Amino acid sequence: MENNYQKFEQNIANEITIEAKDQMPDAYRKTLIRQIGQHGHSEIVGMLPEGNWITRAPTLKRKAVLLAKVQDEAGHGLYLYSAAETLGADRDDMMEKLIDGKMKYSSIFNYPTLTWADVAAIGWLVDGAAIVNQVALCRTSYGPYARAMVRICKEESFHQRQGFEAMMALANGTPEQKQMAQDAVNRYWWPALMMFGPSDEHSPNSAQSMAWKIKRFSNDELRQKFVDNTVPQVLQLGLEVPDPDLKLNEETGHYEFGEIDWHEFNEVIAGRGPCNHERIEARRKAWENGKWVRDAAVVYAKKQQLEANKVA
Ligand code: FAQ
Repeated sequence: MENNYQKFEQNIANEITIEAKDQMPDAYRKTLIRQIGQHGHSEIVGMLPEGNWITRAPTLKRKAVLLAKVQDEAGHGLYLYSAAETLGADRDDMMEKLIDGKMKYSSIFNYPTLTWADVAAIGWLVDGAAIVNQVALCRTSYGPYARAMVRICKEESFHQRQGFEAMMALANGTPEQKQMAQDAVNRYWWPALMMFGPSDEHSPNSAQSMAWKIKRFSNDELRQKFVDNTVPQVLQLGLEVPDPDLKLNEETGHYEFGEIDWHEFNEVIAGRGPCNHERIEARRKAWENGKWVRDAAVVYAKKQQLEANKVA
């Protein structure tokens, strides 16, 4: 067994992806199932805040685009659940753990979408933050996860641009629309920064995940990249970043920003955010209502298998 792990270590060192059938340490497998499973849950729960606006989108075009975006997120969830299954995870078990609060999903989806501008802000800021994190994951050491990320990133960058365009329409609209855009930035800016996780010194999983090359950059490095990318976009929209401490450091070329409210972050990931209860209840209901479909699919698959055996 030791030799097999030596091969694993060599592959990691030589930038050769680990594949489903390769030997891997149990802790590596568990870390991946945790991260990929939570990532999949984020995509699925992430459909809820935007889905809330499909019937209320301001135009038919906006409705069609939003519908397609929300469907894309469902697809991302399914690729990720499939990637977790290659590691031996069971999809039903992951779903039940989500509903029972034993598996997490991204903190960002526990905030409400109060206005149409919040939907634009999610497309622009939340998908924007997701891309920064996920571009790095295209080079993650586990092959099926890395490959799923390539396609997901292409779709997320389209989402980010449509969010920016929707935001631009509001920012260039009436004074009321511009104010609605600013309110959405005020409410979503800090939660978007929290998506990158705790600061490096308070991130228990980072050191090992970086050593295994699951994570290529630390939480703080990615957060900084997002701030540097996004502040110029806020300014281009004629809006303000809700951070009095934000300033460009001329020497480093990076934006320095204020302290994140870690108490709020910890409350949200502990299940005490504004919409945690509502999100989990929506997933529970969908899971229970979908039981007959899952049962029918199993019966159908068994029948197909019997027929295939008869032919063989
Ligand atoms: N929310 O030691 P670390 C999207 C947890 S996709 C909730 O730093 P790690 C697309 C963490 O799990 C968004 N929990 O952990 C979309 C751990 O708890 P555990 C999702 C968080 O794993 C757009 C504990 O805190 N993206 O949005 C959060 O090394 C629009 C300690 O943290 C991904 O999941 C958080 N923000 O680093 C969909 C990307 N941060 O498990 C619809 C993949 C940390 O020990 C609409 N994931 N925690 O109990 C990752 O890159 C990593 O898992 C991090 C966290 C960076 C999120």
